[in-house]
Order: sequence, then C-alpha cells, then structure tokens
Amino acid sequence: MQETRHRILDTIAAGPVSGPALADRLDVSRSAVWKHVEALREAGFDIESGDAGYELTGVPEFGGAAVEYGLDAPFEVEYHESIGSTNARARELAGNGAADVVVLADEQTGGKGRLDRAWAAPSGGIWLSVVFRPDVPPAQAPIFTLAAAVAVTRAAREAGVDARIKWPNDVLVPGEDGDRKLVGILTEMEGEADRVSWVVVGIGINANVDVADLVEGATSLREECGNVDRRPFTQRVLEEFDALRTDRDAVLPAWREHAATLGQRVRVETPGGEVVGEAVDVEFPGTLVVETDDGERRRVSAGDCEHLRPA
Ligand code: BT5
Repeated sequence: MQETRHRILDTIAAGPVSGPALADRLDVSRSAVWKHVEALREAGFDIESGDAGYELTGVPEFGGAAVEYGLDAPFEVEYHESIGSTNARARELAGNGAADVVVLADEQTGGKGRLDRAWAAPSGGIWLSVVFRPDVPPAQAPIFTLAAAVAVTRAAREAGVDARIKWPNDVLVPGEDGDRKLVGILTEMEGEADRVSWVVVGIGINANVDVADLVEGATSLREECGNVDRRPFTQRVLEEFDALRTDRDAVLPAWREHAATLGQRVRVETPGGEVVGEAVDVEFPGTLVVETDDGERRRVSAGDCEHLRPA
C-alpha cells in the first residue's frame, strides 16, 4: 500500500484526527488527504468523518489493501476477485522485474498444479503467489516449497486444524478414511546456472469453501474448523514465509516437526523411476531420504509421493 495511505490508517486507527491535522502530520495538502481517504473508502475501509475528524472504524474482510494493512512483511499485494491463475500472473510480474509482490485471489478459473494438472479454486479460498528474487543457486529453490508448507501448516494448526506436511508440496489433514489434502504448493522459477533470477511460490489454501466444490480427497478449513478470517490467516502465512525464506536453516527442523511423511512407507514416482521404502529423513534443500527394503539409502529430489500401508 502506498506509504501515505498506510500512515493515514495508522493515525486515524487510534482515534479521530482532523483533516488539517492529518495534512500537517503527514506533510501533504488537505486535498491530498481527502483523496487518500476517498481511495481508502473505495478499497473497503470504513472511515467516519465527524466533528473531531476522520476515524478508522472498520477494515475490509479481504483484499489487497486489507492484507497489506498491518502486515509485518515487506510484500505488496495485488488482489483479484477472479483470475485465471495467480502463478501465471506472478510469472508475468516477475518477467517485468517485480520483487516481493503477492498476487492474491478469491477465485481462480484456471488454477494449476504440478505437471500442468488442474487445481480447483472456487471463491472463498486463499489462492496466492509470492514473487521474490532470492540470492541463491537454482538447485536450492526447493527449500522455498518446504518453507511455504511450514508457513501454512503453522497457520492452520493455530486455527485448530491437525495439519501435517506431505513431501514435497502438500499439506494434509489425517482422517478416518485416509489423509485429505488441504493445501497445494507450486514453485516455479527462472535462473542462470549459478543464480536464481526469480522464484514464484504459489500456495493454494482451501479456506472457506465447501468440499463438494473441490475434488475427491480434498478438505478445507471450513470443513475442519469452520470459516476462518482470511485476512489475518493470509497475513500469518505471509509473515511466516517471509521469516523462513531468509532464515533457511530454520526450515528443515520445523518441517520435520510437522511432517506426515517421515517414518512412513512411501512410493515415490521420480523422473528416473519408482523408489519404494521408508522415508527416514529430509535433507537440504528438500531432498527426501528413502531407505529401501535392501537397506540402501536413496535420495529423491523431486517426484510424486504416495504414503503406503506398512509392508
Ligand atoms: C499441487 O499440485 O498441489 C499444487 C497446487 C498449487 C495451487 C496454487 S493456488 C495459487 C497458485 N496459482 C496456481 O495456479 N497454482 C497455485 P499437485 O501436487 O500436482 O496436485 C494436483 C492434484 O491435486 C490434482 O491433480 C487433484 O488431484 C488435486 N486437487 C486439485 N485441486 C485441489 C484442491 N483444491 N484441493 C485439494 N486437492 C486438489
């Protein structure tokens, strides 16, 4: 959000302040104050103007300005009520040089999973993509997928949901008839051999949506704990992700703590064939270590992972 608008909100959140006093404090003209207030009202902020001046009485439920307001992370948020895919838009922004921008949508009409699979994204979800430019080699990019999984898992657990991470990119909720998928993550990037140019981490959270509007095997926050307040939930995810993308040593310990995959018998479909065995660890930057039945330790850096019943 524009700096002046942010400061206006902060100032009038604490109580009414007159237009001239605001203009004075922010060192802008009175008509500029009026224009900013009008723009904020249009963005959904409730701003009353009484005898004592302007006062903030309500923050919009969801949207770009709503998520930016009070966000303790350096992201600008571009909001769309409906968009094809937030990842596609984020890639476009990344190509134009954007950094630390979040594309957020209420609904996606062409959401994408990995390998061009479709991602169901009806209205009421939290569909977002973070564009950033980390100073790391491309081979380390998987750490950001794991960081995103940790960030959402923490937010979901704080909301009271028994969320766990399935390697490499899902957040699940265990149920009587098996695990159900709450969140999917799609990381895309562009770079040279030694350095990433940009990374887009797409996070799809089935928030306030009916499971009937998703796919078989999916669940939602609404289903697990009732509707959530999407604004603070999204802020929580972005703040956690921001902390972890810079403190990369903290990612694996947190990931292990919430992992559903470790200790499980798994089958991983990798580009180089199938690996079956017990998932025993995860290593930087996101490599799964699988101990096969003949005692060999195989390291898998990408693939589709299935949790099997014990042999
Ligand atoms: C993923 O792929 O799980 C990555 C999903 C990433 C979605 C986000 S939303 C914001 C951003 N913008 C985008 O366009 N994408 C990202 P994968 O591991 O390939 O899993 C895809 C599979 O999950 C599908 O084939 C379905 O079986 C299943 N699926 C589809 N929609 C789902 C949903 N809403 N909830 C749970 N499972 C779903």
